[in-house]
Amino acid sequence: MPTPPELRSALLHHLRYSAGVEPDRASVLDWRVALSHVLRDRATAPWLEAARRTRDEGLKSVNYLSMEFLPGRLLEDAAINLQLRDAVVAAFDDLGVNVADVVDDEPDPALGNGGLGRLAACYLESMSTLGCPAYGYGLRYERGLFRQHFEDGRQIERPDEWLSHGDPFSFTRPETAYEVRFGGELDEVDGREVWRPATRIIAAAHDTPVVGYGGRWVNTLRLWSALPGGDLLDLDRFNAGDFMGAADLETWARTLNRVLYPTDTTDLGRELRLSQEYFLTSASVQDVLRRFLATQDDLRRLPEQAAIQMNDTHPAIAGPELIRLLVDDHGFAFDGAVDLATQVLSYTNHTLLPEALEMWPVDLMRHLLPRHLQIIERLDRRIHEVHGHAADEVHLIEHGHVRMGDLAFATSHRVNGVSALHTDLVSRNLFPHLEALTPGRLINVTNGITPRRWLKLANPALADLVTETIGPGWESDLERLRDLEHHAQDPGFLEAFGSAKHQAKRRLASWLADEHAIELPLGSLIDVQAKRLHEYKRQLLNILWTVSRWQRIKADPEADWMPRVKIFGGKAAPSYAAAKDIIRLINDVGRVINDDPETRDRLRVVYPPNYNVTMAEKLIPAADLSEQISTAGMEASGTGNMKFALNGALTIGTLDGANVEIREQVGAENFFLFGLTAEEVTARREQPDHARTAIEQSQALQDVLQAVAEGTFSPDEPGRYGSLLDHLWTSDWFLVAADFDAYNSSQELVDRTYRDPQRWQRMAVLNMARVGCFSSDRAIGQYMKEIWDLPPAQ
Ligand code: HBZ
Repeated sequence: MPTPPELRSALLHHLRYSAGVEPDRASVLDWRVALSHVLRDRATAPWLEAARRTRDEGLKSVNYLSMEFLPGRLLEDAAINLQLRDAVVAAFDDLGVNVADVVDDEPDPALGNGGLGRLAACYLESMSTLGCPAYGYGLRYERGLFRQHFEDGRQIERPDEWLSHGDPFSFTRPETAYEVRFGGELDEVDGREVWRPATRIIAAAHDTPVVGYGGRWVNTLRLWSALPGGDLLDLDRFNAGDFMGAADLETWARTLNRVLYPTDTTDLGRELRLSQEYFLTSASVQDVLRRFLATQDDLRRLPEQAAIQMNDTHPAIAGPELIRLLVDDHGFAFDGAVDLATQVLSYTNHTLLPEALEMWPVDLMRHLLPRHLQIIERLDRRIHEVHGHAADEVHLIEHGHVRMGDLAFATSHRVNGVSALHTDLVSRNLFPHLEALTPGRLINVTNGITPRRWLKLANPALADLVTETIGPGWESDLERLRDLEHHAQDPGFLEAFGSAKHQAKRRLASWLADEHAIELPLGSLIDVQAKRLHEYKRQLLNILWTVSRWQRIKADPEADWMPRVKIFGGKAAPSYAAAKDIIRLINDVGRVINDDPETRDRLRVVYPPNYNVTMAEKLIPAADLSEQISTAGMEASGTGNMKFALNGALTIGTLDGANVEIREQVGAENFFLFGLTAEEVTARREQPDHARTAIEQSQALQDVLQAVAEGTFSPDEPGRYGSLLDHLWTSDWFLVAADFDAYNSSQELVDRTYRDPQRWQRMAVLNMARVGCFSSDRAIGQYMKEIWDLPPAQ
């Protein structure tokens, strides 16, 4: 373990030789480059050792394919996991450099949209912590998810240039490169299919070490980018003066990893999206085979050495791709290739939303990936040959579209949902017929989160209190938090717990003041809803309730209202008009309420723009109340719900996703439940005019809707929310109206409970103590045993 003086000289060394400056001229960026190199150096020895052991001992490794990764800032996490955080702080203190500035200088790699991408990052970190050999495979988008700004309350998107100052913690590996082919024709030569592609793009690797807790094992996040140049520039056209046209192909290649697919709700850019998915998948599967063939030659043994996990259907072309490589390049018979691929592959489903279930038009597939389409057609025929009439309802291709979920299911030996309720719904509503053909294939693995980032890094005061109270070790054995239950009645401990929460609130307050000129009243109940903006997540229910609370305070200003701050965080897909309307409404309501002298001591709305992992690390520790209020049956799991509970927030929530299991764990008496169940939601939607009926039954909701309709929050444009209101009155698919009164009653109980601080804190402690099972270490342990067939962690 290096001492602070050793780290200090390492920092000075890299400042000079990696950043190329002297200390007296160094910028914050220069120091960050130096720190990146110092930490990377420390990660490299265990990284190389992990790779060597994996090779020499023939360890099976996991290959986690995901279109999205949201790792958050890398440096502090690496310092914590290498157990160097204190030494780094001391070294910078000694150098007279503000370490917080250096940490804050690091961009947050926003290589994903939401939960699915963050889950992939938690899982990679847990695989490293558990010593499970793994590669995370993704795309190195030149620009991350857009940066969100607000103008007149509206979301404005700007490009996120996360790479503009380089990527000093990663290694570029131009020699780890594969050709990915697109388009062209199929020929039959000597009875074998030969694919003559039209375009070839080179995918080159960029590797980021992922350090496990304790620094004993380090895995790799391998992100692909298209290599420009070479054959991509048409020199004949260039020499003929057509400089732009000469670069057409190169431009297309670079487009593959230029931006993260900007939205998960529209069908724009379909061809680009499918090309991106194939680019990721083909390069990754080729890499898996190359690594295997480097030490062995009998590909029939691949399942002993490699598991490939498909994170949702985006990499679902992995099945046909692996079969193609086995048949076309390695001489396998079709059936043998299918069996082998199926033993290697598995698939995680993250959503039931029909618009998010990928279906690719057959014509597009034929145009881009003709050989793969042929393989999919053959797979479809094979299912019917093998299962006969039992497979009558199974169609990999239907209505001119390839159904990627069914394809992923059919080419996997295990499929999993991400919470108990979700898995049950997947089984009943999504894949009932496929499941009937292969009983036991579908299992549940409830999601988890890494306690290193989501407690130790994000909430140092609370993490220190936990260590003082139950000793170290909880970081890699989160069930140990149960020991906190013994302290839940101890007034001294409860006070310390309250003071840790207060510290987190102060940190949030100073960040809001410095970065956004927003004042956070510290004595208030901090109520947070932070997640992607989506109608099913019902930020609308939250803001309409906020309006109702405002109206009630105004109607009875003398009453003893518990002060609240309603904090929102989240981005909407750029083309998702309804979600953008909700953003604007939140900001409009906030402007009016925050300016109202009669209520501003008791109610505020705060919506800092550009929610990301780094912002989550500030919001979550400061929260008293966690809003998990999706329409039941629609949130696959949620992981924010786990992060808040781990940080001592109480949840107000519906029986949806992992809320169900969280409530079971923490106890019904420590959870604010409201709303229709998934079954009731289905039944309610069947009732004619349910929306109007629900509104007519709630005077409080009518008052709110009237205020919105009259332009109370948009006086310059009273009709601004016409379509949103219209939708609520006429269809209300997400049952905002039906759940409004129940939500209100639950919020009133929240207030009454919060008035007794000891009681609240006791409940919060019990939440924290009982959510140890939502560690991503537990989840990865299950994947290793039940899906990847790997021995348990050493
Ligand atoms: O995955 C989320 C779920 O909404 C959330 O409940 C769950 O906790 C989390 C991790 O399992 N899903 C996503 O983030 N994204 C998608 O489901 C998605 C689906 C289709 C797309 C893009 C994203 O084209």
